[in-house]
Amino acid sequence: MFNLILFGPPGSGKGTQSEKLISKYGLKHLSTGDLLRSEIAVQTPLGLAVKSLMAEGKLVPDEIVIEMINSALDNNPHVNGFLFDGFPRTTAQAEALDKLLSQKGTEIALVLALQVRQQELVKRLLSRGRTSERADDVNEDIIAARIAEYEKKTAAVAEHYKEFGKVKYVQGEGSIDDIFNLLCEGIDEKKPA
Ligand code: B4P
Repeated sequence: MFNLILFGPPGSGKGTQSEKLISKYGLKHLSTGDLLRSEIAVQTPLGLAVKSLMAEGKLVPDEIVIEMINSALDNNPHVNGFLFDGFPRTTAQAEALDKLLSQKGTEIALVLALQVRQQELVKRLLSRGRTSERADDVNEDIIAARIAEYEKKTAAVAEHYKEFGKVKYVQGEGSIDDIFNLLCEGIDEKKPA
């Protein structure tokens, strides 16, 4: 199995690039943001519990996302590997993920970390907010709150994987295709043929 984390601040292109990467490498895409938004869309108790937190730009509690990932891993036993998008977002989530994967006899092979300047993140998210239904993209205060959560709680996840020599930084500004090619180069260096 080849397991990859696509890492970066909100608006860095994780969702955008994940779509292209799963199609090229045949990985199973696990986006905690998408999983949470589906729970909200069908108004499950979990969805109702996390809706306001997400709308305010705050992270949802670790236990909730770890349990969602645990179920997703169990429900997909025969895949080539997973692409984790937007997860892990705290050191506790990273440690839980490492443990879950090790119980299945596998591990994270690579963390691709997209680097984008804050002013570009804000511009992209406000632009998506003009056309999407996402409550967390509509105003600059909420976007600032998401970026602050990233700096406070999520940036440390890269440090966690750096200790194991698994992080590769990738320039996340430029055309979507050029960034995709850089990500593919990073994967091809690590992935067994
Ligand atoms: P996510 O769904 O993960 O959303 P995101 O960080 O905003 O990034 P996303 O992947 O959607 O955007 P992308 O960069 O592709 O999380 C949303 C919320 O869910 C979190 O705030 C939190 O509340 C909760 N959550 C999710 N996972 C959690 C976890 N593990 N723990 C706790 N809480 C969790 O794209 C953004 C825009 O940029 C798009 O419009 C795109 O078209 C554009 N874009 C992309 N690449 C571009 C490029 N190269 N040039 C120009 N524009 C580009």
